[in-house]
Amino acid sequence: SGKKLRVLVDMDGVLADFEGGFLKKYKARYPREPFVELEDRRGFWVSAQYGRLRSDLCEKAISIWESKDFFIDLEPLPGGVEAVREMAKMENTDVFICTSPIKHYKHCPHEKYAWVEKHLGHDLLERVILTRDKTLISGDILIDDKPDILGVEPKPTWEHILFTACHNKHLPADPSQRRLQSWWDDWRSVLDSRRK
Ligand code: BVP
Repeated sequence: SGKKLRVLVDMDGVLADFEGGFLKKYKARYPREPFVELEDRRGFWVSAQYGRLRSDLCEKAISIWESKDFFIDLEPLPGGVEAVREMAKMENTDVFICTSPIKHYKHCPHEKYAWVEKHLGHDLLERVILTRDKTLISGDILIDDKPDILGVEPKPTWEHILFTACHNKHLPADPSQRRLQSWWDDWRSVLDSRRK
């Protein structure tokens, strides 16, 4: 009983397969260039790791997600769409999709809305939050694969639940940061633990 639980769910790396979609399109566009296997990904920023591989590969990586149809073509990650749909049906829960668009705004914001409509349905468009600063958004839980979520608000209201991704799975265990290993992990218990 009590107030509704407000859950913020990130998109890239949590609902949509940004890493897989990136690698597939990078290999197709630059078949002769070196690439990073998903198993070898380290650090949130794909562009930074490609830049370390060879400095000109940073901008080649960026060219992939700045292209038309990159974001709309991302495949759903296993179980994510079903989990959000289930949260949306819970009467004690308000779920929002909270995602940071890239600054190259020609395609990304449009395609993020189109992705939500395509995979989650028209009703969930009501629940899309595009922001470059997630610390400003109030909520009880933020499920996100980015290890460090910083912004102008030093004390965000949400507890960040780190969603496991190829780039963060090798990070040393941090007892202060709870994780969801995948959508087959027990997300219902994580939500229940924050209910008042
Ligand atoms: O829209 C994604 C892609 C972009 O940052 C956004 C992350 O959004 P959240 O998952 O935090 O909501 N992005 C950009 C770069 C490099 C830019 Br230069 C990158 O390496 N990885 C990445 O995800």
